[in-house]
Amino acid sequence: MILDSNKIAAHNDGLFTAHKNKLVFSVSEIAESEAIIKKLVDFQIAIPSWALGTGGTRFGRFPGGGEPRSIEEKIEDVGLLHALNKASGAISLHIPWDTVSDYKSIKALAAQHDLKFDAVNSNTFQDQANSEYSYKFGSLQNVNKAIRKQAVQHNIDVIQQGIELGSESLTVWLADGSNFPGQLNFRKAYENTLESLQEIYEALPSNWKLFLEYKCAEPNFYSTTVADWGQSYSYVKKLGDKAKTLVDLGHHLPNANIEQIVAILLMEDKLGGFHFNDSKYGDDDLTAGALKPYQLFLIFNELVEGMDARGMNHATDLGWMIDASHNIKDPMEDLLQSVEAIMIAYAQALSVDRKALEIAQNENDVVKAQEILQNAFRTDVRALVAEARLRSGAALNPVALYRQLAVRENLIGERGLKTVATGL
Ligand code: LRH
Ligand code: MN
Ligand code: MN
Repeated sequence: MILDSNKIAAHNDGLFTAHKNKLVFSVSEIAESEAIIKKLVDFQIAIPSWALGTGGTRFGRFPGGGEPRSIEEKIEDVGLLHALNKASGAISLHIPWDTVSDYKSIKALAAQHDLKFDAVNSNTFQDQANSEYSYKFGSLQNVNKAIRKQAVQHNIDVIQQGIELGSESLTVWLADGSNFPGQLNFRKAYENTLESLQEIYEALPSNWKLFLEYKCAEPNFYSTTVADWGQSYSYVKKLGDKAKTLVDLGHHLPNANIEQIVAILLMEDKLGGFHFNDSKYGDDDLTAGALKPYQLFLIFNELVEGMDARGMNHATDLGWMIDASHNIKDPMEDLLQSVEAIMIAYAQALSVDRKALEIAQNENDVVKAQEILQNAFRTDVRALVAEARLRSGAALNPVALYRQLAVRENLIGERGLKTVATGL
């Protein structure tokens, strides 16, 4: 299904007057709103291929119908999202959940939808149909050298596939760890993992990055071999300049100060990118901003401050991606909501009065500092985000248009009701 641009224009015409009225008010309230809108136009958030189908839990799965059955259909779905919001211009593949046989035609299809290929993700947390060894006791950490070799080779294969597609980064997330005390020699697990990562790092092209994602628990429930940002940092520091830490918002122990982690990693030039989602308990993979929008804003506040201090380009110098996949919403609506929440947090962070905040900090004026941040957080920036969409040719209200055009019903018509996308 391809969205007709006339339908977007008609939708925008209907909402235009109300939008302009809100925008005039927002512009009068927010300093430098024109510069903020321009930055929002440039900002793109990649969509993970595995989030396009309804995610399940180990207790059940409730597929919604019309889910993408192939990589081509996944690209088409991200193309739809991008047409609706012009802020989802990249897809991130997970290998081998996604298998590409004809690179040329896949690249042409992506280009037709104005999409790039974001980070490629390797998968050594599941056994693959025709692989020789099992990852039951870990992959890059495994006590058995042959198993480590198999996992390293898989990562190298993923890099090769990424090169074909024009990706420029590999994300490594390891399920490696242990379930019971005594199961693992922590030091040896670390050393094996480091050696394996070094072999993968050596296969990286010069313009590539390796993102090492950490996670405090799950699927192992006693120890995780890359458990937190400090452990990821320790590996990526040894690996070299192309290796960076990836922050997935759902992978922290409760109440972790993620914004502080982000600030320090940025300062150390070791922040690689993000997996956005939201959670209350753990790796819940809920819609970004659904539960803790203030935390999302505080994270963006540190990102804007730290990236500007280092002269970094907000749009291109870090990897921005959603990693959320839940089982009760239409995944496409969910992704539109996540992108919107991320854009709002980014716009709010851009609107922070940095000079005034610096003065307040230098004067230890705690009250003033809080006023400045909360003023930015409580200011409605939605009209700026919508204006960025309007200028990019996207819909003023993507979720409303998605429903108005009955996109899901059309997809069910095309693909059927009983479809299961590969992924979680
Ligand atoms: C692990 C994770 C990681 C995987 C994805 C499917 O919890 O966040 O990024 O690749 O989920
Ligand atoms: Mn993740
Ligand atoms: Mn996760």
